[in-house]
Amino acid sequence: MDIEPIEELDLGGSQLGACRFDVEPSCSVDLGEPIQQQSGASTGHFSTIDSHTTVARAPDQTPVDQMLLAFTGRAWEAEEMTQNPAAPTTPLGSVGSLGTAVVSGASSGIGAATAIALSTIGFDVVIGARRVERLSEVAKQCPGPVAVHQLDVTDDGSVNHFVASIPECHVLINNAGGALGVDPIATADIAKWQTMYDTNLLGTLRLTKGLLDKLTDSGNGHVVVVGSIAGIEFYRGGAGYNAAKAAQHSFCEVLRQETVGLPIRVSEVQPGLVETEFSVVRFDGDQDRADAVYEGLTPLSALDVADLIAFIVTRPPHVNLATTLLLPRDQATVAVTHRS
Ligand code: 8X3
Repeated sequence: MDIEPIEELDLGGSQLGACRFDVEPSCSVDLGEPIQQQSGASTGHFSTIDSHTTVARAPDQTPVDQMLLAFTGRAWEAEEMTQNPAAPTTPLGSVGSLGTAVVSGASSGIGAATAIALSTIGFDVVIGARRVERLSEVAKQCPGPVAVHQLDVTDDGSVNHFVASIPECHVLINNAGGALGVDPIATADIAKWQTMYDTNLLGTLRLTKGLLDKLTDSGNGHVVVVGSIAGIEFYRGGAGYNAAKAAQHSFCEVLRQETVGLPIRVSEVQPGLVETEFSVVRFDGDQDRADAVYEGLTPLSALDVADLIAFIVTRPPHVNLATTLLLPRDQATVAVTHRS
């Protein structure tokens, strides 16, 4: 059962509020095994490449790097660069790359927007989803190095293969997931519940467990989980999705406790109404029913959530935005909304 959102995104040139940067890729990336890589927005060209591919930094890019670091909250590094340009400046690798960010469910919606946002602000990105063709479209909108891998977070073998192909990981965005239906418990479809549990919760578990050592080894790991307001507010017809998102919430709370003392942050983002293909999928392709969810109000966009994630992962290493509820102005709770 396919519950990934199927939205087409056109984020070229980026509308990102806090992340609006047109920078050339300026980092080295070891891609581990043959994959598709895009080595720069300027070419828009894809090719299958060998391992250990390096994208060279242009020597004149330091001013851009400094601006980027300052802009993304890493001002302490920019200041250090100014005072002592020869000093090693970052625990995340060479300046110009903020490290490697892995994004699941990146073929559309919040995942795609987040991959593009993180690439825009200077991360090397590894993007995974089942639909590789759509991932390639997303990759074309990433200005920096990007590795594309097929990934089914419900499949142990797929996750193991994905994880094995990633040489290093500083940031993991657990985004894959979604909702299926609004059936009441009395008539609940067990298969839909199993799929929601498997994608949202177990997918997060598989990927996080698989990458935890690499996140620790990075010296500044960050696990971000795209949860939902549905994980903390429950509603009629929502039990299956509520349970899966509430489980993700507990996962984050426990992981934070179990990794305290390690160089790892755990952040959960809980969006309210975000207009993507989320509701179309939930309502099994019924566009009218999906449109009604957002009718009369201004919902969040995928880009709004991506913008928040970009902010969260660019705070200084000692700062952890642990749990963030992100709502449109027109929404106060799941049920309380203003519609014109
Ligand atoms: C989606 C939020 O309220 O539609 O994550 O369940 S809601």
